[in-house]
Amino acid sequence: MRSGQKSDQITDIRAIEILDNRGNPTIRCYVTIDHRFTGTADVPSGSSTGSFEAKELRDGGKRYNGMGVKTAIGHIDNIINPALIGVHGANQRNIDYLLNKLDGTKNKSKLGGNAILAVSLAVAKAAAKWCHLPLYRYLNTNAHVLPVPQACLINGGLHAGNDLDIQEYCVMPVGADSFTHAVQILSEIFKELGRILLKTMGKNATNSSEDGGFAPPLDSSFKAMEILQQAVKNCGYENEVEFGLDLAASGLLSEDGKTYEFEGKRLTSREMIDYIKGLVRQFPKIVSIEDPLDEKDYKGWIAITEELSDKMIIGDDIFATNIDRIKMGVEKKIANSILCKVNQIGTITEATDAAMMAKSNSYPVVMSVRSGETEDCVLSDISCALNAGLFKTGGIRGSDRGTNYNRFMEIEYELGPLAQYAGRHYKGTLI
Ligand code: 2PG
Ligand code: MG
Repeated sequence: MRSGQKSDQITDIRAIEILDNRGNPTIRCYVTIDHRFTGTADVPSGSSTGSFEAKELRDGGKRYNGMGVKTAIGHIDNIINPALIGVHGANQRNIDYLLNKLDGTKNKSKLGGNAILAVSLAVAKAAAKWCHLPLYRYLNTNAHVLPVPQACLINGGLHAGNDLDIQEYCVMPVGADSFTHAVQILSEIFKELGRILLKTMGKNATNSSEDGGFAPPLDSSFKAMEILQQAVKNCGYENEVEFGLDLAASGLLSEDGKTYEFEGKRLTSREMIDYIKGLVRQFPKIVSIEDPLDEKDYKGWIAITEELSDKMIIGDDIFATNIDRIKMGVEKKIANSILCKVNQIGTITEATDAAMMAKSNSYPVVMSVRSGETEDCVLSDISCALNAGLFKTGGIRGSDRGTNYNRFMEIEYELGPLAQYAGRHYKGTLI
């Protein structure tokens, strides 16, 4: 305990039901330390969720179409609250250990991954306040890296009401001087993209996706990449920008569990790999490919990791921010980078351990939001605490996306000369 300060004991835990950007209920949790220092945190939620993720507890029934989170909140009030009141809050590993012990299941299905994460995040925020530190600094005294934003400017798949099968087409301003400059570049490209879509396809093409990217009425990934590349060129940023894709391919698997339904065809795993290779041949600035294949298609993953070894092959659903799954991936040579989503695993400590396991095996870490977010910017602080080189987020619109961009700019300002924008070194696992 710091001298002159009172105890860091948790004195109150409460939670309420709020709405995320999709209008679905989620949990907002308030944790108070020493009666005065309150941390507030909201829980994100995915739509293209993998089967290895922590269980998100939903009420079912008629209310909110079954999406309510009152049961999970009941677990916070009746199980977590009595167990954590009086416990020291400024020991995140112990808090997360106790939360896991209270739950007792492998995938947090008893209390709900959403209930557990709500408390894990809110305790960290309260403890940071108790220490009079910003959250990123409380979590890591060496936090200094501002990530390259991997911004989804065009969407398809489950995130958009169009016929594009690839879920995310992202722009990465690796040549920016700073995070703040990267945001400016992204904003200019985003506006230019909107103008191109309006001019070539009419105003319906400028509709928004769940991630704040555009959801144009296209059905070819080659066409989507062409338009995105054009927008970058028109803005004069060809040398500053690289591209990333998220195929979210578990969602493309057909009912037979073996083939993929892709752009009007039924493709084998091999054909999917060849298609992706053709796409990156045509657009060599695509440097990162997330979830190119289903989360259980290990053979395909091993092949694509080897055949496209000069690209980042990012494991999202297949790893689910789970340290054991990452170990398995390293052993089998599946993927060469990880996506890190705290709600996939359910506590800050486990997400940190997963990221460290990845980094120590030279797998770069891409921190990521979910498609369902609120105005909470906690993920920016966690990203800086992990010194992650990349941060995947959505388009440049909506406060649910803007909040993380804004928080990173604020952190960059706070860090001043200590801030290091990952830039072209985004893969560096030692930064
Ligand atoms: C993904 C994420 C975030 P969702 O697949 O990487 O973009 O989507 O949150 O819907 O799982
Ligand atoms: Mg993904």
